[in-house]
Amino acid sequence: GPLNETSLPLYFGWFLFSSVQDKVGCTAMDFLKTLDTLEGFKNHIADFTEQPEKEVDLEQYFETKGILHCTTKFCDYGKADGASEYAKNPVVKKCYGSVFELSLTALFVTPRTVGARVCLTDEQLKLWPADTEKESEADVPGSAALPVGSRAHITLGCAKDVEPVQTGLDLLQILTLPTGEVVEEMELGSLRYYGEGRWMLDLREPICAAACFSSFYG
Ligand code: 2AM
Repeated sequence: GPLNETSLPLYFGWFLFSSVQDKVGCTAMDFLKTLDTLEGFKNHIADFTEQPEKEVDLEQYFETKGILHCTTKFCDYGKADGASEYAKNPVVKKCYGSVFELSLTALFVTPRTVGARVCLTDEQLKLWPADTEKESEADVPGSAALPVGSRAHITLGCAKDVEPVQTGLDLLQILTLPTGEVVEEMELGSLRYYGEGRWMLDLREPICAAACFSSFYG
């Protein structure tokens, strides 16, 4: 019937439970609050501002972007390559509406975005389009050589005029670089610098985030 032919969503993904959104949002805010006070960060402040004599308030610098989620497939209402194939995949249909536990293993910050890296289980990888990292090669050289699922992330905020699609690209870029030097041992974990304003905090204790696999129409 006509309902079956209705448009595809903007994207499929795992949507964090609201209590978990609060927890993750607070952890991210605490991280940003601490990061911009560290000497190690201030030494590289020019990456974030053209007026390096000024301080940067990272909490103000980034704007939040709606419900916290980890996109699996961006469908663009059917206009994206592979959108209808993804929606028809039996695993996608079977898992639709199911609850998963995502493991957040790192937080990362660049002059464009702030996000959380998601480490997918084998079961979760079945919902991850296998060509994601290969298709990212044009934007981020080296992506195709990374393990499948490397792009999995949650956008926590974007700088002014930056679209959330940038967060996954920023993560991939960090992952293609040699491991950065540890600049600070923070309570949450080791903070590494990757040059050009790119920071990654490997969490000592991954954050376990309950999330529902579903889709967003907007
Ligand atoms: P995000 O997954 O990094 O947050 C709506 O714009 C959602 O789809 C956002 O969550 C966004 O980024 C994601 N998105 C937008 N364009 C995309 C693209 N070309 N590829 C993958 N994800 C995209």
